[in-house]
Amino acid sequence: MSKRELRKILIANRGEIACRIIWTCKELGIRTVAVHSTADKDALHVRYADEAVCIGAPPSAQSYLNIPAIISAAEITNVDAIHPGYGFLAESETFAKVCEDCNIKFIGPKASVIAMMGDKVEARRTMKAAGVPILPGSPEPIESAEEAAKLAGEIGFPVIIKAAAGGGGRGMRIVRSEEDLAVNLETAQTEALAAFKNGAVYIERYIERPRHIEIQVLADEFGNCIHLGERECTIQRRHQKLLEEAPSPVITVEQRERMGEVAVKACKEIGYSSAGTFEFLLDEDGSFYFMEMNTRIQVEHPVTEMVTLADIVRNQIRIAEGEELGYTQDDVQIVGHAIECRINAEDPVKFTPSPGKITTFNIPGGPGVRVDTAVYPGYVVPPFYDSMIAKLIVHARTREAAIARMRRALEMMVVEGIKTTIPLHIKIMNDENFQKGNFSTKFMEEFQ
Ligand code: MV4
Repeated sequence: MSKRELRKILIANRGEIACRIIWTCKELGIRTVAVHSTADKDALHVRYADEAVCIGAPPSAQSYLNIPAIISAAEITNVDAIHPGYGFLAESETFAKVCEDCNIKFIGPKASVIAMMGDKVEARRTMKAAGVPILPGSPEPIESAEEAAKLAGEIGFPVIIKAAAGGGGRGMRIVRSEEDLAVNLETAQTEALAAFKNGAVYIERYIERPRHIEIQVLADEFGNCIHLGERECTIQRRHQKLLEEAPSPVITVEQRERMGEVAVKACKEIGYSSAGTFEFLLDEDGSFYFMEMNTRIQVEHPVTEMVTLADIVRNQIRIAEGEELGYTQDDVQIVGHAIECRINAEDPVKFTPSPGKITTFNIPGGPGVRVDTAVYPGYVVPPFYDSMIAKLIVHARTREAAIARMRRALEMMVVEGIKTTIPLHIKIMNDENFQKGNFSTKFMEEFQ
């Protein structure tokens, strides 16, 4: 018997991740409450949940970001906990705090840890103190052009200016010489203030052709922590991930152990609990550096689930119930290779949104194929939210077999009525550099 059994959970999210969370709740015998905007009254998560509450108008600010409306729904339906999913309020310190104050368990780490990782300067300082390698850069926000010039002189050009309250690539400036520094600092501070209501920025050495590798961790409230290996997330466009894989085609067993060890040690030192992700930049010489920590479940978690057989949502729920992690690092084994393609309602060439009615929706099946989606034939993709309509995930014994499986699954996935990124993914599967595992974050810029 667990310390605080969660009998009923509200999912403060929509789309595929809301459905994904409900899958696990059903398997655990936990009742679910969906919340939805008026635009989502016919959404699948609403039908899957045991109960549903309308929380506001279509714009996210009035519904999925509306804390009073969500808390009211939680009170009315008498839930024990809230799962925030990803995006929306998943990394809101305020929301995590309000949940605690209302005696509703927030399924995630402590509010103070969310806040610490939300401040990228503080996250860098904390990680450095915990023995995680970070790039040479500023220990405090940069105030003046003189300060920036002095630091850049020490680090060497190129450098990158990032917003302390940023993340995910928004408001970054690459600076290649001293004469460009002052103006870029000014612009970065102005943009940061406009975008995040916080003008603080910091400087790091810029890595020209890195890979984006992240480590999945699970930590309980008793200081037990394990990692589930890495995900290769290098292939992105405009800071949006296109596809992810596990394991990375370039990470060795020793490197995985080293990155995992570092992440686990850091989690223990900061009192991390729940599922979390350490994002690293991997340099061409094999060195890796901390970039950010994500304190939520991530879009690409299924590739890790496929190669480890772990259910990450189940772990989040058990940890939130005050249970101890049921296994140790030795119990974790990476088996085979998994790839996830994000299917977006987008023009695959122009990358512009393509909302509208999906007339045909045929999903592939067969061995080693998983589809995470909230779409059904006749569904109308609303224009208000993220354009991802499905995640196609495959698992096979080798990377080569996984690519072949993904190619046939993409060809057998039929979506009509809107444009999707399926044709783009087929092209990537057929690309020689992708097949060789030979790519950096510049892959899409140099593609086709
Ligand atoms: C960097 C970098 C090179 N050097 N930092 C982009 C997302 C945000 N989390 C940080 N990002 C980067 N930070 C240093 N010091 C290159 C990027 C970057 C990137 C990183 C991962 C995946 C795709 C990317 C695309 C462009 C730039």
